[in-house]
Amino acid sequence: MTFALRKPWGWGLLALGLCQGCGGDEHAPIIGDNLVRNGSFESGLDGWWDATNSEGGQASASPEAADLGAAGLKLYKGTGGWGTMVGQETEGHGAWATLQVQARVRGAVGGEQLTFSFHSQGFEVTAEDRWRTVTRLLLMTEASDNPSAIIAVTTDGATAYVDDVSFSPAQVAKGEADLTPDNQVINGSFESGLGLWTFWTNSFPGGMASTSPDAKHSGYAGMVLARGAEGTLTTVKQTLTAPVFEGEQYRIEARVRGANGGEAVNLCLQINRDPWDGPCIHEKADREWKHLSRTVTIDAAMHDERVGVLLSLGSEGSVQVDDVVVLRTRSVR
Ligand SMILES: [Ca+2]
Repeated sequence: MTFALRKPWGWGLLALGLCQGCGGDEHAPIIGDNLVRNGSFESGLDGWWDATNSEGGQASASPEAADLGAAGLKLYKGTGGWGTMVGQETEGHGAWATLQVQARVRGAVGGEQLTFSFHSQGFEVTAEDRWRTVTRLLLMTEASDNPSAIIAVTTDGATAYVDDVSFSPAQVAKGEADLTPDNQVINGSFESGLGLWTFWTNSFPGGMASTSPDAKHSGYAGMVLARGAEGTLTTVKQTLTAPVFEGEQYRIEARVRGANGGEAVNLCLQINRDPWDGPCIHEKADREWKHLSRTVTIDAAMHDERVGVLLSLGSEGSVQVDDVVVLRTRSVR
């Protein structure tokens, strides 16, 4: 990986010390220096800009928002508009850099929606009425010289508290999917969390996706996909960068393991629009790792379409997924 940085990120020595050819790359993310200044808000909002487009919205540093120390960030969103936010510009990063976002978060009553974002990548968090630690990995799809770290509350009339914020570069392991030449799936081994994967479910409560070391087949982490008793599907999907053409062949692969066995897993190449059709592997998971693999041919209906690789769970329960691979095994152009 090459980083085009204005300044070193502080883990150069660690990066140099990473094993090369030492057989296996299963280390936990190595977290570098915090890119934001005054992430504990002990110096008020020094270093942060603030903005709101809601009536009465306000960002402030306040003792009531402190989890540790004398102050924390208090974000109040008034009525209307998108939200109330603070942000700060940080030093740059290269393409495909992984970033760890960590913060302590609490809502005044619970249920408040917050977003954390960094150079167009981000995630949402629902606050509880007690302090919780939020830790996520983001995967940067492009380099930036002056990215912004932004924290926002987006629930009308809501107050949320944030303390001890860090946005830090993370050196992550490489799993089998990352080491498979010409794999069209990025972060297919889930080493950068759910970075680049889009989550969707109609199963509430219980539909969720996350990553965990317990779910790894290779590398350090894998994905946990769960569906509740209600609804039909929980899915994660990633759009491939290149469209597909009639007559091309692709091999789609994933490693899957069920919590109980018998869970209904689907691995598909799917057109990126209605009717969302495409070839799939439909398989029942075992308690042991199963290697799903199928070579599919692109038909006329999918010709010159953008497609996504989709993993879905169609029954109640939970499965672990790792090492998603899509390889073009026959070209027609
Ligand atoms: Ca993995």
